Parts: sequence; structure tokens; C-alpha cells
Amino acid sequence: MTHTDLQLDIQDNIAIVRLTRASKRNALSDALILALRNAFENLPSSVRAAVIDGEGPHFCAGLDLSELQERDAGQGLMHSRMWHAALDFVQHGPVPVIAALHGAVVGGGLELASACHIRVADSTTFYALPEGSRGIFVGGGGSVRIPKLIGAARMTDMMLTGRVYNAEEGERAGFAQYLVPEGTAFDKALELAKRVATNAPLTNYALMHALPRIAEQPADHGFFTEALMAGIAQNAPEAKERVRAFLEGRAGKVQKN
Ligand code: 1HE
Repeated sequence: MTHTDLQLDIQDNIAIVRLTRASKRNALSDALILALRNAFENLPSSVRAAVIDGEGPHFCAGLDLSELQERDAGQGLMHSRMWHAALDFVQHGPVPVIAALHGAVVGGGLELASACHIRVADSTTFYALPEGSRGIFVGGGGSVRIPKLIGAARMTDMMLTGRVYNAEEGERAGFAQYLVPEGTAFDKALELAKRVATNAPLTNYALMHALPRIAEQPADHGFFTEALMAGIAQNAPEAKERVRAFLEGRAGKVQKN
């Protein structure tokens, strides 16, 4: 990966994708959004999970506002669709993605975080949608993904009033699944990624591709899709081996923390 504002490292079977534009608080220029898309679209097939984080004191300040000025309505539409396509590669790419959050997770940065499968936030994290006060609207899939995390009422309030959620409030509201001490989000995200990478690939595929669709289907359709996915998953040789391993005492038990 040669893009100067994005770094891709492969450590064993984990991809580490890092926004490296700290001087601009990792603001997402068009070039950076395309680089992000390129990274997730072309992950090596050996990769089983990914972590995304941001260099410097903030995860991501959202859209690069310096590029906003010159766009007419048609170009704005296309720009938003470009973000949609890029973040679709994050959400529906080959592997689960864990976001390591700290500092500002705002605007398009929150849209990027929302496209990931798990969010780990450290205690410095804060969430906002400044689009509301900048006279614009979300354009990176935020109106689809963010209400699924926190509900449409909270998102409406954030955009109407400029409300900022701190790390604790954000975890309670549903932005993050894990809240960790300052400076430890990346380590926790990597630990989770390593665990995720040990799952059967078909299980991870089902969680990324089947579950969100089932959740949007009417119950009757959802039950049927679930049955199809369950049948396919348990038919895989790897699933059979994993169940056999448990029954023969070769696999770990579920243990409380
Ligand atoms: C930027 C951006 C940016 C910082 N675009 N350049 N997003 C926002 O409205 C958030 C705007 N940013 C901020 O509120 C603050 O910068 C932060 C809270 C994120 C960080 O504050 P701080 O004090 O650490 O940094 P700073 O001094 O404000 O910024 C450092 C530099 O980054 C500065 O440039 P410099 O040349 O003067 O050093 C800033 O101008 C620059 N910078 N954020 C461009 N966003 C698909 S639609 C999505 C729509 C949106 O995302 S709208 C929300 C945009």
C-alpha cells in the first residue's frame, strides 16, 4: 500500500489498516476514501480479520471539508455514492473489521466506524455528527447505519442540536461494544481480531452477510433465511470437526469471565 495517508500492514492473518493523516485529524479526502476502498477490496486471501485505527489523537474528523466547497448537486450525489461504495467494501468485504476508536469519531469518521463490525472505544473517544451544524447532511451511509446502532431518535437529536456523546455515553447508547482505558483500543481490537480470525470462515461470512439481512427481513422470511444459512454452515466439514472436537473433549468450554 503506497498511499501516504493510509497504511496497510499484514500481521499473520490480520490486516491492520491505519489512517495516517494525523496533521488533518485523519480527515477523509477523496483520495483517502478511494485508498480505503482499495485496501479492503484487495486484501490478501490469507487475511481472516482486520483492524482499522487512526494515527494521532483522533480516530477521524470526517469528510475533508476543504474539498467540499467546489461541488454542485450532481457531483455531491456522485461523491456520496463513492463513499457508499467504499464503505460497502468495509462492511461487506472479505473479513470482519474491528474499529479501534479514540478521540474524535465524528461525521464521516463515525460513518466509517459504523461500517465496521465491532467498535472498541478508549476513554478519550467522543462521537458527533457536525453535518447538522455545517448545513449539510450525512453522505457516507450514516443515515442507514447509525440508526441501527443508536436509533433514529438519538441520531436526529445529535444532528439537530450538535450533541456530543462522550466515551461512556457512547458505549451506553450503542456506538461501541467495548470501552477500554485510554490508549488501549488498538490492543483490544487486535486481541479481538485474533479471536475472530479463529472462527470458521463460513461463520464469519454468515455474521457479516446473512445476519444484517435477516435482521431487516419480515420474521417469516428471516426464519427461512436463517434456516438456509444454518444448514449451509453446519454442513461445512470444518463445522463438523469443531463439534466433534468438543464432544471428544478437545475443544474449550464456554466460560464465564
Ligand atoms: C480538517 C478537518 C476536516 C480537522 N476537514 N480539515 N467534520 C467536522 O466538521 C469536524 C471538524 N474538525 C473538528 O471539529 C476538529 O478538527 C477536531 C475536533 C476533529 C480536532 O480538533 P483539534 O483541535 O485536535 O484539531 P484542529 O486544530 O481543529 O485541526 C487540525 C488541522 O486539521 C487543521 O488544519 P491546519 O492546516 O490549520 O493545521 C484543521 O483545519 C484540519 N481539520 N478536521 C479538513 N474535517 C460523506 S459525508 C460526511 C460529512 C462529514 O463528515 S461533515 C463533518 C466534517
